[in-house]
Amino acid sequence: TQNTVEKTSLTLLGLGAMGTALARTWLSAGHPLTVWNRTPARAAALAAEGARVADSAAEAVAANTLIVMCLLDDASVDEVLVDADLTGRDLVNLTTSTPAQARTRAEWARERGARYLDGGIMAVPPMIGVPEAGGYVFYSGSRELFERHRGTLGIPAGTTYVGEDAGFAALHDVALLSAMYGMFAGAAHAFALIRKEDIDPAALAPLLADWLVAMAPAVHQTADQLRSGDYTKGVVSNLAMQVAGTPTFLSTAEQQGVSPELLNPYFELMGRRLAEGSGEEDLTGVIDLLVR
Ligand code: FVH
Repeated sequence: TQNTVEKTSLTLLGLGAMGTALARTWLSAGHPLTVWNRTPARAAALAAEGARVADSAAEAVAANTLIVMCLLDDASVDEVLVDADLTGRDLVNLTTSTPAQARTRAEWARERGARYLDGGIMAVPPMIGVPEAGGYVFYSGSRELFERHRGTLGIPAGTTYVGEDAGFAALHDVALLSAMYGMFAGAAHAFALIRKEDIDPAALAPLLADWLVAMAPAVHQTADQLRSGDYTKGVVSNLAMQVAGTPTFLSTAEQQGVSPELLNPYFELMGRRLAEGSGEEDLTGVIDLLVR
C-alpha cells in the first residue's frame, strides 16, 4: 500500500548540509532511518530526532535494502563504500557527479550485486521538505528501482525520472546549473554597470528578476528550432540586428568602467555565426559552434 511505501526503512550516508536536510524529511515522515557520517558529531542532532546512528558505513549499508548517499563527490563515494557489502542493495546516489562518473558508478554497483539509481538535486538545503519551494531531483538508471522507491524518494523533494542511462540525471543537473551560471554572469554584469551610480541595487533587482523571467520562455523556441533544424523559425530579433547592437553594450561597459570579460565570449560566438552568413537566424546557431 502507499502507506507501506511511505514508511520504507532506509539508510543515508552523508550528513552534510544536504544530507541532514534530507534526513529530517524522512524522520518527520516516520521512516525508520539509519545514518552514518564520517564525522560522527554531525549525526548527534539526528539521533535525538529518532535516527539510528551506525558505527560504520558498512554497518549502515547492512541495515537496509535502500541506501541513499549524499556525499561531497564521487571520490568520497569510493572511500565510504570501500568495506560495504552491496549485494542485494538498492543504491541511490545523490552525490553530484559527471555523467561519466555516474555511468561508471552504475556499472561498479552492478558488479557488486547492487541495483543503481543516480540523482541530481535541483534544490538547495532550505528547499528540501518544502514542496512549495519547487525543488526536485533528477533520477536516471534503473526505472524499476525508481518506481519501487519513488514514494520514499519523493518525500524530500519532487522526482523527475530522465531515463535508463545512469548518466542522464547528472547531465540534466549540470545542464541546468550551467544555464544558471550564465544567468548569474549576466546579472553580475548588470549590477557592475550600475555599481558606481546613484542607483540602488535593491531597485534594480526586481527589474532584473522580472526581465529574466520574461525572457526565460525563449528556450522553448530554441528547442523548437533545434528539433526542426530551421533556426529562422519564429525569429523575432535576428542575429544580424543583435550583432549590430553589441558595440552599444561594449561601449556602455567601457563608459561605466566595467570589464566586458563576461560578455565577450558570447558576443564573439554571435559574430562568428553571423560571418557564416546566418544573419536571418535566431541565436540558436551559437549552439552548433559550441558543439565540437
Ligand atoms: N548544498 C547545496 O547547496 C548543494 C545543492 C545541490 C546538491 N549539492 C550536492 O549534494 C552533495 C552534498 O552536498 P552538501 O551540501 O551536503 O555538502 P557538505 O555539507 O560539504 O557535506 C559533504 C558530505 O560529504 C562527506 N564527505 C566528504 N568527503 C568525504 C570522504 N572523503 N569520506 C567520507 N565522507 C566524506 C562529509 O562528511 P564530513 O565532512 O561531515 O565528515 C559530508 O557528510 C554534494 O555532491 C553537492 O554537490 C549540494
